[in-house]
Amino acid sequence: MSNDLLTIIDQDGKTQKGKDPGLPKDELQRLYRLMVATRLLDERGLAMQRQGRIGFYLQSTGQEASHLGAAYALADRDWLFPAYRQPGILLLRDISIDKIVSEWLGNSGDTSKGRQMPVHYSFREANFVSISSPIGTQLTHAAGAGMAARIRGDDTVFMTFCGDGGTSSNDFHTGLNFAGVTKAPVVFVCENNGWAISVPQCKQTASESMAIKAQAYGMPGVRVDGNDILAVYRVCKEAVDRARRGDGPTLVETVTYRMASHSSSDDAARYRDATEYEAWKKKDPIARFQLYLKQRKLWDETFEAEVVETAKAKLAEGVKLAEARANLGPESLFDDVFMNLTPQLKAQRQELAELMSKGGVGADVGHFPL
Ligand SMILES: Cc1ncc(C[n+]2csc(CCOP(=O)(O)OP(=O)(O)O)c2C)c(N)n1
Ligand SMILES: [Mg+2]
Repeated sequence: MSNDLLTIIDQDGKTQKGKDPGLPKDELQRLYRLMVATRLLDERGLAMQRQGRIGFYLQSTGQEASHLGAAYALADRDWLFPAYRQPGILLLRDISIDKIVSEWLGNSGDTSKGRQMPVHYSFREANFVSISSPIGTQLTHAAGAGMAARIRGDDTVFMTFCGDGGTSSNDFHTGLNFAGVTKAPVVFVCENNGWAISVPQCKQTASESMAIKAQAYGMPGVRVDGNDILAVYRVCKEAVDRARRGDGPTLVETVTYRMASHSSSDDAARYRDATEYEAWKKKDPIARFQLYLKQRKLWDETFEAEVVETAKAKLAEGVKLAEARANLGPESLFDDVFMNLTPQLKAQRQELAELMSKGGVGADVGHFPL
């Protein structure tokens, strides 16, 4: 167990000897595209919230390497139990912008039909389990799913995410404890971005690190530079391979920074020092990876322009498609709750239909109430 921070890409874009995971060139460029597309998606999300087109948004700016590098280490058949700050995984798993934005809008194109908060995605087709607002609950869900896979004897791996604040939840203990005892094939990724809304890491724990907590649960704990996508990938790939071999779970702490406010309802400038932000801005994970690619002659201005243009065009098209989708009416309240509606609910649905036909209810569903 070590509290050292594993880094592969230096600040000048060079890799440390013998540590480069050796990904193929087209895959390196693909990862870069995903990072840029994630950043642009994030900017659009906040812009749409500020324009009043959606009610709430939660940015991941600065954490692209941390979550993309981690999820990239999984096989397609593996499962994800994410927190709310890993939108790049949706793009990695080919979820369309249309579906993502429909979730923000809570319209008829949304998997959850508007019953979740914006940014609380759920995509069965991508093995992406519904995001929960209570921090930490996904850790126990992942542990349980991992235990089930072990009992069934299949070799699926489960990756779950939490923040530094999430380590103080009771579910952190429950999830890691069960996974440790049962050797469940789970990779716990703690994205330590220094803050839990306005609570800094020093007030979150007296531990030297988050990774060291793994020791108490009988699993390896690894601390990695979360703004270095190659380092995150390398550490997580080892953890995924270990889990698949049946050797049990790992806790990975990715040390990163929340560049934006906690959410569209927060203003970090009220509790955070600007110099801290400026220092982390210099460690931007996208700029860092760009330097690496440049060293390897895999990046130039023409490539950059094409990457940005392609991502922006996909965004524009997806937003347009999503905004053209119909909102769901109040009658959808009765769907997907019971396989067979109870007589009382049937009567209520009938009553609502009559009111609606007279124009009494449901003409305008309104905005998300935040
Ligand atoms: C169980 C629980 N307690 C409190 C909250 C309120 N809350 C929402 S986000 C958050 C901070 C989480 O910080 P962290 O885990 O570091 O994740 P980050 O937002 O930094 O990604 C808190 C306290 C919650 N959602 N659930
Ligand atoms: Mg945090």
